[in-house]
Amino acid sequence: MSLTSERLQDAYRQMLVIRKFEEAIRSLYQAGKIRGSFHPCVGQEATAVGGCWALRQDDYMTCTYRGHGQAIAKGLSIHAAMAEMLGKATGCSKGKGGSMHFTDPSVGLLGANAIVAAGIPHAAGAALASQLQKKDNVALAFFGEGAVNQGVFFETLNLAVIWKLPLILVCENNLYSEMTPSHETTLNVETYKRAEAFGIEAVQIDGNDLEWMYDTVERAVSKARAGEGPIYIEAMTYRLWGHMMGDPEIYRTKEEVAKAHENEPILRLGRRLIALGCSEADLARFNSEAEVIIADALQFAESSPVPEPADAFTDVFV
Ligand SMILES: Cc1ncc(C[n+]2csc(CCOP(=O)(O)OP(=O)(O)O)c2C)c(N)n1
Repeated sequence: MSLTSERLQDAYRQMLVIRKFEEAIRSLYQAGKIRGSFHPCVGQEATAVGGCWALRQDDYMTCTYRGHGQAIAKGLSIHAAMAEMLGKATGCSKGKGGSMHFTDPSVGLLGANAIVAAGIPHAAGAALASQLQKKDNVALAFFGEGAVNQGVFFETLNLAVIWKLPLILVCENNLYSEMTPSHETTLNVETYKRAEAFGIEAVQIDGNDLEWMYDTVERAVSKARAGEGPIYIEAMTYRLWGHMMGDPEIYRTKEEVAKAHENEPILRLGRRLIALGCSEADLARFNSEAEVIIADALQFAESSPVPEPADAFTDVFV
């Protein structure tokens, strides 16, 4: 069932929180308060919220280093996310993972991953576990279009379809892999056609359209839960900021980015809410509320302790 007008407002609010989270991280990064890399998801908030809201909390999700928004949309607390960014003991990975390793099994977040395509077999593994245990939980893997050139992508799709795994494969196609336009590395840039070649039902949608994203994933979830196997969703989107902090962005024009701003998901959902009866004042209020949420998380994270030196030896395999 499609999202009601109230739920659309909630989705808009969450997308604003995610956008402001990334803006806050950028400021912290520029102030030298964040170590390691930061790969912003600004412009890709609709795939995150639309995708995750179609899941139950006990469904599984894996994402990439660009997965802050997805983690928050799946239910990761903003406080734990912010604290993790600052390397604090109250972070979701106890301050030892940072930006690229957000994890919270209690909300089905099996982990962000710095290795391109690595979350795809992890999600398939969770889907297989669910199937073997005769549970109805599904697993969703978010990945970029660069991941579809990895061998593990092909191996996973092959097994997922023959085993009818309850797996939803969501490719966020933002047109660039790091600093390389996809068409320079791949002749057929329509990634969903690769999934079709394996016999997997595959669709390509506008990932900046929150409702389209939600409805598509919801249908995929119903199919997967019913034991009918995987679906591949290619969600077309655009990364409005650089690949990471410090990206000189010499591989695309300012005009292209400016045009993409006109099509960005928060602006579009805002217009839709106005058409549904919200006022500009309502949108401004949602904006202020999101700012308060982020300020509160920042205050929590900054006042949290750093991990104890002895913690370096806990939660590790060897
Ligand atoms: C296996 C592997 N190879 C290379 C890299 C370096 N790398 C980091 S991000 C990236 C681009 C991936 O692009 P895409 O999958 O389209 O995702 P996006 O960054 O656009 O979200 C690459 C090649 C890596 N992290 N892992």
